[in-house]
Amino acid sequence: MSLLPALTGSFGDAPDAVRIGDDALSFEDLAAASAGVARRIAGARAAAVTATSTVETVAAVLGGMAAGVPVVPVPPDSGPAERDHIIRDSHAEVLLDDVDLSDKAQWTDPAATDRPALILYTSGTTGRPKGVPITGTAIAACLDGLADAWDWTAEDRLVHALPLYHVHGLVLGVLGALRTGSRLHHTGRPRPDLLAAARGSLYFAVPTIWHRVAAAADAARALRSARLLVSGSAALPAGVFTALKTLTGQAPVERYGMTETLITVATRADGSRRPGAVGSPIAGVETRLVDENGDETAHDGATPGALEIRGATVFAGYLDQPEATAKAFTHDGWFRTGDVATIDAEGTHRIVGRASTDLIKTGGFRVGAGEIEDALLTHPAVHEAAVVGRPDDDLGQRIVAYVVADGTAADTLIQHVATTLSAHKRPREVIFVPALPRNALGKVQKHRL
Ligand code: MCA
Ligand code: AMP
Repeated sequence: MSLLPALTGSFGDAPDAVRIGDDALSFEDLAAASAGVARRIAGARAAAVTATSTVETVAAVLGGMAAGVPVVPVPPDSGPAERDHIIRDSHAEVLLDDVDLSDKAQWTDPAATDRPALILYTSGTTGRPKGVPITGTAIAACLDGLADAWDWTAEDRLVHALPLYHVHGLVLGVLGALRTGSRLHHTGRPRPDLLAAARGSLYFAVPTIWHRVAAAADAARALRSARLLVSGSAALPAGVFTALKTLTGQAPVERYGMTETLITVATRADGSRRPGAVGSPIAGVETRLVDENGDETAHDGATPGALEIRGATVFAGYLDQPEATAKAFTHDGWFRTGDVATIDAEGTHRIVGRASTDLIKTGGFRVGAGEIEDALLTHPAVHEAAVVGRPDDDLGQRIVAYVVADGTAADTLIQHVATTLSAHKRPREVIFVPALPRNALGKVQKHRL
């Protein structure tokens, strides 16, 4: 089957079938402009795209998919360290940041294959972000599983404002519309009033955006006409769940996933919606919980275990990183998510924690503590740094850096990280300390900070 049937006219068309900010295109025009990009980059090993929230970015991504060239979305605010790493590590041979939509060609429909369609970069606890190749087959399996879970069809009008360089905004938020045929309206900024005015039937957002919607009561009330409100990328706080239910007249559904596995677990549109519950595996995905010995734990809704995933949506391994890949999978082929979960007798999953405190989720972005510590240490005044995530009502976690330094100010170091890496990786707070607490082996004891 075709990967993106909306682009070949399978679901009809409209002049504003795909709207991003102030720009709108029909499926037909988007396909023709994307084919123009495909012609331009054909034969490249990989193509990097400066992934602003624009129709140009969408055309660049689709152009890569049509040309069979893996697309590497680069966060538009990446500083030099992050940008150079992504471009070099992915072997990108072209950088697309000036797509001309009037350069059109004949669209050829890409099939879902096992070759990488996208290479997304994601943080680990240490080192620099790793490339995650995502195949067309995995994308199709994920989107079909979600369409089934949410009754997601061409009748829907999808509204969101997520960045176009991660799974949530790009795979679900763009490719999902093009696979189901639903109309897409990306509001550019995630402002509650803009989201409400877009009058969608289906909304995707991270908990930070839902928190801001719930705080804007008029905007939230305007979502009463929507069919389904979906939250993901981080845990939705119970207070936000309840506020949304009261204001919008409907409880949101939560789903769970990772860059490496795409979305694997979701609450069904006709399933029961409870705060903290992320639902059950989508079609084609299996989950299990294991204890420290690797033995499966009980599905009693109370016993936590390390969550492992297997199935059609799971990636084959990190780009050029055999050691990291070997560590990420069990000997019998299950992906170790690093998340701790419970599963009840009905199969409902809850994410109850993470195995490592060095992976921080802030505003729905995954950030490795080690990456920020390394960036801080490139500042000449910094001698030592330790980064942690602290609970935050809006961001879920906020990045806090403990630093041993002389002759610098907190704002300087915050700006240093924001410009070497990207803005959402900047510490929100820097605390200067005379020394970091260390154990006898010299390892930093973050729990004592
Ligand atoms: C602020 N800014 C700065 C600085 N301070 N720029 C440079 N230096 C500084 N010191 C800029 C920012 O770039 C931004 O600019 C603006 O000020 C505000 O920044 P900030 O406060 O950080 O964020 P925000 O605008 O309040 O955004 C909150 C947000 C955002 C909208 C929730 O965090 C977001 O979009 N999160 C979504 C993350 C996501 O998509 N995750 C999915 C991962 P400007 O105004 O120009 O932008 S995929 C995933 O997790 C899996 C698969 C899953 O399950 O989905
Ligand atoms: P990323 O690779 O950026 O896609 O981040 C994946 C991580 O986000 C997962 O390992 C979880 O820790 C977290 N996550 C995603 N969705 C949820 C959710 N609904 N509830 C709790 N955590 C989530």
